[in-house]
Amino acid sequence: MKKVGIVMGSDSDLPIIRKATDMLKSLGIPFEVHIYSAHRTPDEARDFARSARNEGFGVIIAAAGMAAHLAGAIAANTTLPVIGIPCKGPNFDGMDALLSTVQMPTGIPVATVAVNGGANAALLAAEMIAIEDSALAEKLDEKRKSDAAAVLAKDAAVLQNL
Ligand code: RP5
Repeated sequence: MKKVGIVMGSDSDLPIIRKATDMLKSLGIPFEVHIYSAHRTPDEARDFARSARNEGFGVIIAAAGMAAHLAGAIAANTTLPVIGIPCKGPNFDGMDALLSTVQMPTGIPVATVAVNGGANAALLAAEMIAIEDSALAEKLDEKRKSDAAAVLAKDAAVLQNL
């Protein structure tokens, strides 16, 4: 199975990344995590992106906050799919990171999930890998069913709690 590469701009992004790694673990998908910054360690970020396909990665998740250029910088250096997670910083409620991540120029796409959307980033990565992996696709179908069952159980219970 292809690995998921996960890159974050700072260790302060770790709580968001943990949501992604927990989801990948629950699906049995291999991953590798790095702290590479588009601004503080641009050479390492670039080298990781350039070698990722040959290193067995199928998709890269990149999380950053504030002037969040990491996902775009990674995408500029690989044609693997890149999923961006805008992380909420101290100002602007994450809108700064959202716009920095999502507003990519034509030719260099970044699939951007919600602000702090670590779990969805992992699910989207899993769906990409599952295109060529029917066992993983089956796991994703099962998860959808059990998620729906959990909501229906809440529906059944809601009246009793009010
Ligand atoms: C971004 O700046 C990082 O992704 C992080 O979200 C934000 C703040 O970084 P620290 O100052 O906490 O290291 O590059």
